[in-house]
Amino acid sequence: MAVLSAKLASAALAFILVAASLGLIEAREAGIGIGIEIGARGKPRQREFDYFNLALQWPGTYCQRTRHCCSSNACCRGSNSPSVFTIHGLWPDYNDGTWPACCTRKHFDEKEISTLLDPLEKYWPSLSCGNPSSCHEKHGTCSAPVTGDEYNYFLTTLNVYFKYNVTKVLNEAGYVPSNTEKYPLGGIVSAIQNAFHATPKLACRNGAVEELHICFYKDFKPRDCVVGSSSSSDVLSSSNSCPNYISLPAYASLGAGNAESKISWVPDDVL
Ligand code: U2P
Repeated sequence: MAVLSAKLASAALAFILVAASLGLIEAREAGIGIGIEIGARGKPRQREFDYFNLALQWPGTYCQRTRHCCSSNACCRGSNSPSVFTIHGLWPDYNDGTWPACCTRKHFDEKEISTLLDPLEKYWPSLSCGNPSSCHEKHGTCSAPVTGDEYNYFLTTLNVYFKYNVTKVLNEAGYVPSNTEKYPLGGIVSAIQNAFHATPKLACRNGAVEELHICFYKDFKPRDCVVGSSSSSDVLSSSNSCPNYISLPAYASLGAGNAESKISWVPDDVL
């Protein structure tokens, strides 16, 4: 496959930006300027990804930002709201820190994953009422060279999530949900390193863990998430806005019974 010359690459870039402005793809997430190739019909195509990033969300932190409830927002399930790390996505990523997105025109079809809906609702729920991404199967289509069709993408993601159980690893190391404790970032990173022999990446909000990423080679053997360096000080400083001591907040019930609550229930079609 011929990689585009500089001139054609800028034309391809213009195509992507126009497409993005039309809402066809998300420009920031389309691997702009890297590895754009020409497909069989002369259309720009994103090159194959380098590794997988299993992005997990911590509902105890994420749900603190909830302002609207709708039927799909798992933050609003009261005592049934998730109390473990949940799946944000299995992202195909490039080693340079960018990622492809929406690699084919294939649309998400819920029927193809009907047998997986129960575990997906529980472990891969939406934690907001926002609109989904401008293309469906944003990550699944780009993972397809490894994970195959839609069903296999979701099944593979669930299997990897269950096999590498971050919540269990942290609980067993004494890092349990708490609204008073703060834990050393280095201790949390070490617990994951010891369990999976790979370095995770964390992102925090106001000192609380919001996301935890674990990364895999294409054969799903764990690898470091940090790109380009493996020194532990880099790991900690690249832990996006996490201070040295971080919290893992317990989920606080939203809405009903909370006089201070500014959370409103809104019909799904309004959002
Ligand atoms: O980080 C903001 C959003 O960018 C997308 N993202 C980020 C990092 C990465 O490696 N891959 C990736 O896709 C995610 O978009 P989403 O899947 O949520 O639409 C992430 O939320």
